[in-house]
Amino acid sequence: MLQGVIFKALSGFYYVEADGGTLECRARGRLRLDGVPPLVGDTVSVAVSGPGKGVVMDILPRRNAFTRPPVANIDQLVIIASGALPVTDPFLIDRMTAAAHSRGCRAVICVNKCDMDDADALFDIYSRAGFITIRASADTGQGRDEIRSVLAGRFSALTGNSGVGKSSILNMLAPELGIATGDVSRKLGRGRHTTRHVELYRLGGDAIIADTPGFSSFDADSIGMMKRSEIQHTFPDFAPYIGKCRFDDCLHISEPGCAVRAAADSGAIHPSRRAGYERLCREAADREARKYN
Ligand SMILES: Nc1nc2c(ncn2[C@@H]2O[C@H](COP(=O)(O)OP(=O)(O)O)[C@@H](O)[C@H]2O)c(=O)[nH]1
Ligand SMILES: [Mg+2]
Ligand SMILES: [Zn+2]
Repeated sequence: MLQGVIFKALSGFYYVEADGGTLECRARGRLRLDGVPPLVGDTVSVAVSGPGKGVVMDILPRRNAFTRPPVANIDQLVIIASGALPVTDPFLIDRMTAAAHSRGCRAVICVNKCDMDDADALFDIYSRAGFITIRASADTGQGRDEIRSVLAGRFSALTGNSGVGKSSILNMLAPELGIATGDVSRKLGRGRHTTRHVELYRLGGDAIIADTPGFSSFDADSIGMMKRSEIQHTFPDFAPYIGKCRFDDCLHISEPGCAVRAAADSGAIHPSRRAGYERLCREAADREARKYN
């Protein structure tokens, strides 16, 4: 039995780096039956079944796992956004940063396509909320050094809707990768799904990064099983005010004496972030209502 890391998942095959080579593997049936399919980033044990072939037998304990993008054990989620087509809805970013923070994972925002639109609104929301927010252009190379330093020494996954330029950013960092990129349909206002699988790339500076397929804004993952009362803790910009409300169990929606809402009223919390928080809470309330009915 060998141990290795899954660096690519494609059409039911898992490509595992082990013992200085690559094994093309299927997953043992039980892993699928248990509903825990292996993910890119997983450390796994593999039974070699032939030259260059194997079977993934077990998944070693994970630090974290995401369904969208489907990766495990990452240090940070790098959310690629854009003020040009396809324009990123800030709620999508709120959802993804919350998903990252709920799993103890850092979230970084990279506003791409600044050669077309410098996306001041997005930049303002997320830099003010305390996120590392980088302006970039895969076309002109803007932001290259800043992105490199954020990636250095870490295992990251790129995410963001299709066509924002995830694969293009990777090509900007390492042109020798030559990753296929897609065009953005003017008619639909969104990108095509050019990247159809998850794959890890090694960059200089000890950076490992996963390129992932995008998604359309409509089917972005829900933040899973997070309870309504937990969502507030995934908003770092709320942290200075939490615990200062009149009620200990304040959800910062409509309770009197709420320090978070007072901060939002004063402008210390951006209105877009407050709206994103309230929407996530409504979704969680709907989920909780469905569960008990
Ligand atoms: N003008 C401009 N176009 C870009 C930039 N980054 C990506 N694109 C274009 O956007 C389209 C989608 O890029 P792609 O990397 O495939 O997006 P992905 O789906 O997120 O991987 C392609 O036509 C790229 O050439 C950028 O910074 N500026
Ligand atoms: Mg892509
Ligand atoms: Zn409150």
